[in-house]
Amino acid sequence: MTFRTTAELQAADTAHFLHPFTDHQGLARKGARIIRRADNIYLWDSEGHKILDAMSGLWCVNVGYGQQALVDAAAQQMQQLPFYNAFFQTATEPAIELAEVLAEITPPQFQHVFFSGSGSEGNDTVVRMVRRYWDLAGQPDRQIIISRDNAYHGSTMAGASLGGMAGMHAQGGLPIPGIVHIGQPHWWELGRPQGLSREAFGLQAAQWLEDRIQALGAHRVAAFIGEPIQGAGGVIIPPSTYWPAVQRICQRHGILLVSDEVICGFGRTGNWWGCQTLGYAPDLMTFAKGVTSGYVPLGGVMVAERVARVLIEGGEFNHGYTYSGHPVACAVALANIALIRRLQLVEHVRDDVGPYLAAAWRDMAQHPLVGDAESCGLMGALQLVKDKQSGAAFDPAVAIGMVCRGHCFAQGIVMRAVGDRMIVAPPLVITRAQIDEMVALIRRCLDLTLADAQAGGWLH
Ligand code: PXG
Repeated sequence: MTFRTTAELQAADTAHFLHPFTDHQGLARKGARIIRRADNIYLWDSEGHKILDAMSGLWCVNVGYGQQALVDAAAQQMQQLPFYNAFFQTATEPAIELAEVLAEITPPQFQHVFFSGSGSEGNDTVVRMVRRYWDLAGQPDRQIIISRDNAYHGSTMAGASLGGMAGMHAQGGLPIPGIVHIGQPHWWELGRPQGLSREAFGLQAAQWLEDRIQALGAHRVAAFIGEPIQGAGGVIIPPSTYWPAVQRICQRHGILLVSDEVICGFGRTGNWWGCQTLGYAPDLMTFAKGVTSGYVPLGGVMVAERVARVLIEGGEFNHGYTYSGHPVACAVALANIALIRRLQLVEHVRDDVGPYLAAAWRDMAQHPLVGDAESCGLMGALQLVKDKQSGAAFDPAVAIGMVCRGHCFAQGIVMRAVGDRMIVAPPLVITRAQIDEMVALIRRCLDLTLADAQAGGWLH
């Protein structure tokens, strides 16, 4: 293979490629970083720099890069049958087998799956499916779906509407009708300033759901949707009291509970599913990303029997995608799940590297820039603060997260900055020694950021 130079690639990129969520003028000034290859938890760019990928691509490469079993599964399936659909009373073997395996590894209420091509399409399916369910169940007024501020549920019309990102709602006339938002269970931002304990705040945040249901009338509410832990919103780990209280409220009002497991599923939190770690039993679960470890696109919705029975008996649901149950994607998912099982990655996160990261994070909390350090399984967040004692934030104009992220790139580690929170979600195959390496890099970036803050006078 002959490679074009980085400059040539960047020029072509600028000329033709519209990137997701990107300021293209800013990108054109710098030129995109071209990622050329990867292995295990490391990436290499077109200039030969090695980078530790502490974000698993985009929260998805759970088994790490370079897993030959997934490559072989895709190649074999492409030769055997690269595509066939599931629309007209047909099915393919990988899709059937994957449906069977998903029923095995999900909580017992789930025996059926609807496949999509992504998490966004999965959440679009959720919106149509819960409304269809209530039509069939004889309560057609139940149309409203309650979500939360600062949630991320995708970028399609319904996904972006379910999400609680103001910047997304500001473009394209969103949210679509029938979707409303309540406050998020973000203790640092909303509970701590009131002097509430995490547990007390968790109950307060759940009460916001109760209050909204009362205001709307329960007979109009179809479902509540949430990520077990908000990922793109900044790894917001809710207090332990939150989800059990939300479950009780949904049950009391007969409202369907939807868990968006696109990030938290497939072992990320130390169980197969985030809802198992956070302590609730949903009626629907959206998944994507980790189902194939990102090697090929796939998503879907797990449907509890209570809902599936009504849909099945209710006749045709006029919904589906060309790639619902794509045989290559399903074959890769089967190989991926087999590998997660063989390597015991869920147990590895729960018993070994999850607690190890938590211990490293407790040390990291001592750093002068870190106001709060939280982790769950292999998701972690560091809240950067100007003043450790008071927890006071930096002037937003400083964009301290972006300053830190700049150092990360230069030091050879990918982290996400969400406002003033620095976050990690490394591949589940990461070892203790690699966590040490990751933590040392993060510490160096924090030190460099602190030096910038001192030099810039941002601490005053
Ligand atoms: N739900 C959740 C919880 C997600 O995190 C989606 C749905 C949408 O999935 P698709 O496959 O349609 O992208 C996501 C996606 C970020 C970032 O910056 C996070 C996502 C996507 C892009 C960027 O953290 N999550």
